Amino acid sequence: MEQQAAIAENLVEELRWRGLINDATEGALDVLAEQAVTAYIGFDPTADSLHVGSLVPIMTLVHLQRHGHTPIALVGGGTGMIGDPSGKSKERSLLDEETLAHNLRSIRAQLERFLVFDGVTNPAVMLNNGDWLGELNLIAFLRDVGKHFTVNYMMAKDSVKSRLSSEEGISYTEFTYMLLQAYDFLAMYRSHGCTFQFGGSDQWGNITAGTQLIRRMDSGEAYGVTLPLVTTASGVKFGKTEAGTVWLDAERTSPFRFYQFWINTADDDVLDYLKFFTLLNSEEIDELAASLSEEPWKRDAQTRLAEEVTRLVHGDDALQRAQQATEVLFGGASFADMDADELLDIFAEVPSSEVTPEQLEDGYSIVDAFVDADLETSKKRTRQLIENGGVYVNNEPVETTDAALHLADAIDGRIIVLRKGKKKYHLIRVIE
Ligand code: 485
Repeated sequence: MEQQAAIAENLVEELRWRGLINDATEGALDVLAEQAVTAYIGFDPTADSLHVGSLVPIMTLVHLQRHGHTPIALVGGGTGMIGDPSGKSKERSLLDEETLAHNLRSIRAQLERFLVFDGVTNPAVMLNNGDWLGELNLIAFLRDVGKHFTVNYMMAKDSVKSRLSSEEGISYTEFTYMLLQAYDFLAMYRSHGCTFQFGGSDQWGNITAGTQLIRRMDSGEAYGVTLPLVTTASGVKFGKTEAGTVWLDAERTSPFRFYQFWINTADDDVLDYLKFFTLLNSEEIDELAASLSEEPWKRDAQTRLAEEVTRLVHGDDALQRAQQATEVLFGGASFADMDADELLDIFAEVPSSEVTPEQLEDGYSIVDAFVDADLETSKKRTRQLIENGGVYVNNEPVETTDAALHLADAIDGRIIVLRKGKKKYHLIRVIE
């Protein structure tokens, strides 16, 4: 990750200013402000991609590293086989080994892109708890680890308590989860001198189980910090659109959709999100705040947010394509080097209809096409519109009223895009 100028004096100041601290165990923030530590965050491979909600913990690892601490990204090859009950009202269904292995590989690859693993004094570390949890011997675990936790203590944790009072109940499997996460913290305390664990606010119980185990077994001091839950001013769940979850995987959520998700951030949320999800400093964000209050229609803050996060997650080239795609959709830009798949993605939400190649063979009159597509109510009105320069095929103006669509107009032989005026679109799919 590129180092940017003018970062806050120390990590605690930076995290505080960004609103990234929800809670911390006693003494945690003093230690963090004063010494270089090793800190970890765990990610379970419950899906084969992380999503925008995972960006808060990811950025926390990034901030840790930028401030000279050593970040450990832990993937849960072991815990993923059990399933964390934290924040879940229902028992999880177990994932099979093949799915887990696939998810683990994908998530690992995603996390790797955000951290620096060599060429610095504090390289990041990637670990998989399957490596040690898989080796555990049940009898030894129950004697050495289990003895340090009363069932009373475990039942008092929110993750368990909430399930005890519900009909769903909790399996012995999930009940044990916190001990595995506690053991991870101990294992990395011993192997890597790891004294900090960060996580979302749902992880408080698991994190403090770890600090307790380290105290009991090694008389060691370890700390936990939780991160806030990202909310939206309107109350809708953060990270979802009508099309579903916004994933970090470009195959699941295209960089264009990803970019649009951030562009659509509400004015009330955008300054918080700039702090959470970008590395922009306070002066840069202050400038965007000024623009937001003086010229909100320009959407400078949203544009900058979308640029920064898309670049961070998908890289420069993908950002450029997303910006080009945005110009095609909202600026009427030329399709020039867009292929059919990209165009289908850009125009996924516009009304569409289908034609066969045969229908295009002798030419499909544009006037007819406009009426068929409900873009105009009559042929006459369409002709007038053509004369006024308001009819476009593939974002190119149609010059004559007797023009027709041919197979050659179909991008990659698959789609033709009609446009009325500035931005009313209709998609024609050519189907065999
Ligand atoms: O030693 C550990 C082993 C596994 C985990 C943490 C430490 C994963 C953790 N139990 C978990 O379930 N985390 C969630 C996940 O993986 O999806 C989310 C949390 C969220 C945030 C994020 O992981 O719900 O609050 O911590 C990183």
